[in-house]
Amino acid sequence: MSETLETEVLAAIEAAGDEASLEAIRVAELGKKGRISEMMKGLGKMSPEERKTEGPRLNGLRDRVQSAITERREVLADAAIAARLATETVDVTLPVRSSPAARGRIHPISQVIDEITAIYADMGFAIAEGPDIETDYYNFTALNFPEGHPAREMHDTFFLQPDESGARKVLRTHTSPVQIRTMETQKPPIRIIIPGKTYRQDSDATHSPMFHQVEGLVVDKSANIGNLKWVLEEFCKAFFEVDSLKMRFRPSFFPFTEPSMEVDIQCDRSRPGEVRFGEGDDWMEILGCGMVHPNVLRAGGLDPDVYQGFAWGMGIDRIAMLKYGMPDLRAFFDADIRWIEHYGFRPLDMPTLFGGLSQ
Ligand code: 2NM
Repeated sequence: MSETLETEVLAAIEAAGDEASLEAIRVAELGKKGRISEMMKGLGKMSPEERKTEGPRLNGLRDRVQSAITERREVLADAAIAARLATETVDVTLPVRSSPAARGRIHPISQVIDEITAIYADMGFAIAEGPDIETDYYNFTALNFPEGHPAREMHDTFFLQPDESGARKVLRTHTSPVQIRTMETQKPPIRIIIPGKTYRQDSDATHSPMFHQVEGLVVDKSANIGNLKWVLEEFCKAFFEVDSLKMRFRPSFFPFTEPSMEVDIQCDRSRPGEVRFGEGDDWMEILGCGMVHPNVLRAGGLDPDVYQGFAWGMGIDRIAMLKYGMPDLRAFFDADIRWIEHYGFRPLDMPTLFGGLSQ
């Protein structure tokens, strides 16, 4: 019986026109439930004499079928390659398409975030991140915004639908929730900056409902306003690429800092359509800062009688426009290929302090 089986299987192998049908034959004969495999399972039920003749016969059958399949597979693979070589051609005279690294552009906001992180990293700061969707607690309560305080409304918060318990999550209105999360999980000294997306219901020529901020936080036993001034001065000189620059600290109010200050930097607006920093006698507000409020340290799990901290925050979008002379904020988010080709940065020209921030 197995002679006719063998002739039949070998003929089928020879007739297989492609690798898929050959594989189907292999599975049907030699696979776990294959015909030949099943026959071999029958050996166990045979008498010793029967097994003596049937065993070698079946082994031989299996080996011959297996090697016929291997041989046929090689023939089919060679034929498949030959067929591709005969039909496929490459026109080597066509121009080379430039690589993504050559064509792609870094968005000016990403570039400015890279510049800012390079400057602070050089001063020893780590970068911290957190979720864009926040709880009311992290966005407001822990930051010393009392319940029902008008500052909550002033932030024009985007609220999500309330959950089963009635709690409404928010799109973070600043990156400060990350400072609380960091204080909760890290022991001082803390030196972090937090670049990221923030959201407020505000949309016109100079406001986008999604915008970018970078905030900084230092917590230690003796962190003080002198340290804060030094950090901000060094940052501004490095970022605007000037050797000296006057700064002005004005008293202000934020719920999360006490005292709080707004910071102006020296600039020259006498040339039409251009602002220069570090010269002239005009001022431009670019920062808010202050000493971290004791309630905020406490919310972060730190004892305000042991630790003190300073923090600051700055909008990224506007200073990116100022630094690179981009007149319209809305172009940032238009996804216009001509705009990004003009204002974008080359991916391999990464900003570094030694190689230059903006080249
Ligand atoms: C600002 C201005 C002043 C600030 C405070 C904190 C925290 F959480 F540590 F208390 N983070 N960021 C801060 C202080 C932010 O933005 C204009």
